[in-house]
Amino acid sequence: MLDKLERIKKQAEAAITHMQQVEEVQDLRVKLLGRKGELTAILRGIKDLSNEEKAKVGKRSNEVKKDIESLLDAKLEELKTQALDAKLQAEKMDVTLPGRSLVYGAKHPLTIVTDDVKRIFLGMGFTVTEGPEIELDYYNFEALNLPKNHPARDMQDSFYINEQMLLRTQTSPVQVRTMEKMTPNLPVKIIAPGKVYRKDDDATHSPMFHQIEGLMLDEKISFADLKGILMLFVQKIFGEDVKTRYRPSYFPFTEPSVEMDISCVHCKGAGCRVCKGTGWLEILGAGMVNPKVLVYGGYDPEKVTGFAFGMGVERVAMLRYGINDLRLFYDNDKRFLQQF
Ligand code: 2U9
Repeated sequence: MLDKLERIKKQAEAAITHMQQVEEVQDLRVKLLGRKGELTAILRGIKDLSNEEKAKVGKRSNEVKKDIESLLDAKLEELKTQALDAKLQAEKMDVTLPGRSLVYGAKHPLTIVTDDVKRIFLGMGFTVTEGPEIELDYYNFEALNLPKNHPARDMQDSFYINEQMLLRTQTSPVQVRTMEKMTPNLPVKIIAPGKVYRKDDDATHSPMFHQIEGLMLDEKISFADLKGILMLFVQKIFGEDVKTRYRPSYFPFTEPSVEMDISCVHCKGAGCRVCKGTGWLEILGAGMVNPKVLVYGGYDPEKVTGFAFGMGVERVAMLRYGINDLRLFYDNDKRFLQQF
């Protein structure tokens, strides 16, 4: 038994010295000290020996076991260190290199314009309201004085989901819903920004675009209030020196209705490519809320008057930044977006 122990020890020492791989160390540990290992077998056999031999073999086998274990541990440590050194050498890491800088995101131009418009109207006491993009035909058309058979309701222009539901073509339904909730409280001073959908697709029309509409209701609101608020708005967003003019127009939800132009922000009214030589840019539509729409919203048109307006965010952004193709807003081309 003792001879066998010495032989195992010698062989193990020789084997460990030549080991190159972590796996070899682990395999030998199992071969000698595992459940079916050679040393384990000897330790198990001790109980069958005579008392005298028991003491000798027991002592020696524990010594051998300890020696082999510490040799295996030392080898394992050595090989692991070697492997790490080799890995670091292979990676050729230069810890003196500067770190990679972060790429920051930025606001999309349509978000910049929307945020500016919101901030200006919030400053004038308006509240920002939102509503569903999938709307009932009732809120999108009927309550805005666009009765059945009105040409604007044409299936060819709107994305209908079923008989009663469609993707909203304007953000006005948000304002009708707000009127319903607020009636008979006054004043109503809200703006409704958001996505709208129409079957259009070219350089100046997209099937999805963004609108901001506004509504102000109270007793004795007049066209002068409309002019005052909208004048302040365009001066804040385009500059103090911007001039305005109104042209008569028609919308079913307002009466009378107007289109508002501003003096061209690029040539200051002299005439250029952006304003097509006229010196003026069409910026928004507006008007006094049609009494029929007030009734749909739950207000008494004998007591309450108000004005409303609407603008396309893409159009405002195109005029502000001199962009000539609407599709640039949706391409997500970093070369375009980085300029804002
Ligand atoms: C209610 C009553 C009236 C909103 C208005 C316009 C005029 C208008 C267009 C501008 C360009 C839409 O994006 S665009 O194509 N809008 O000209 N919108 S008045 O009138 C309302 C809204 C809600 C309850």
